[in-house]
Amino acid sequence: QKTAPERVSLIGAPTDVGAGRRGSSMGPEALRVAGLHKMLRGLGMEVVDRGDLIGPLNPEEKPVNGYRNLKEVAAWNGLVRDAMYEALKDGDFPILMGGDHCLAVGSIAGVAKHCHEAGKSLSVLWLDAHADFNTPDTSPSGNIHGMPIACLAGHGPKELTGLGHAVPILDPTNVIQVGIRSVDAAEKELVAENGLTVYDMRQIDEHGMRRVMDMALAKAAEAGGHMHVSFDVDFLDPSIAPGVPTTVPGGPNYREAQLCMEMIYDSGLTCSLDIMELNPAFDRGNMTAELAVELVSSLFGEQTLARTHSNRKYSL
Ligand code: 5AB
Ligand code: MN
Ligand code: MN
Ligand code: MN
Repeated sequence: QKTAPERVSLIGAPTDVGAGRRGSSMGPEALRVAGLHKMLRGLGMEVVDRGDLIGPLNPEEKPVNGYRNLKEVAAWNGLVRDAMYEALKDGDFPILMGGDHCLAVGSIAGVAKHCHEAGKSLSVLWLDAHADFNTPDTSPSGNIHGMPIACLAGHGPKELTGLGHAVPILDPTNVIQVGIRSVDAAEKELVAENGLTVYDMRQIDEHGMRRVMDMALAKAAEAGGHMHVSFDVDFLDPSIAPGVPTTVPGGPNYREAQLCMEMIYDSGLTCSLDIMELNPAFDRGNMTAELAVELVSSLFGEQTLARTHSNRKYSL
């Protein structure tokens, strides 16, 4: 039975350079105010808050060659990559507190470098309303937070695809997406061509969260080694999580999201986490940050009753 990690490192990346609407730069502090570190300590983990990275301000440019704020996005991603890599090297479980989702390029580049050196394979569980596989040709917005997986898979500007130890940084067939319900027309083709495993909302409707997560985690277990979870808070239904810039109706409800997180814990596969796109400018009070903290507590083993987990082996 998997226990929670001994030591967690919190890394704040207060920026919204990859988004079209401002405010995810306030995400890390909102998570602290909601008690992320206290929650983790309460579960018995040592918590080191490494503070906030300091990168360039948001210049609020118009897209150039299909990318908005590319220089600043690249600078932030370099910082995030190094911070994630350092935390893993120190033996910690890193949690990246975003920040918009463009930062997943750096986060996963840092994790991939660690895995490469440790000889471990890497899978990514991507919880999101969006597939985040746009390129400048397919993006309707030029916002790089809609492009991180494409960049990781080698489709994007060299400033981002080259952030890792190799190109591509990540094999897209090791990406498993859950909760997807908004994919741009041309983006759909890229997702199919690149062989991502996608569980969209229809599959959650038809099979239920339980079966979908069983399949998703079995796929991650097959890849073996290190599973990174990238949690875009807009994964959640906007009725419970209004504090994001790009809400899409019809997402997982409270119970479905809890079960998703509990099953991630049961799998024992997770070694690093991003909490992304939280945007206090759109929140009511701090309710979305508080919900994120509560859900992350389930991902680290908090449960209603002491129970011996079903001990799924995910080896189908
Ligand atoms: B998020 C959209 N596909 O590319 C685009 O929140 C939205 O990180 C991207 O998932 C949303 O602009 C990016 C329309
Ligand atoms: Mn999203
Ligand atoms: Mn996203
Ligand atoms: Mn978003």
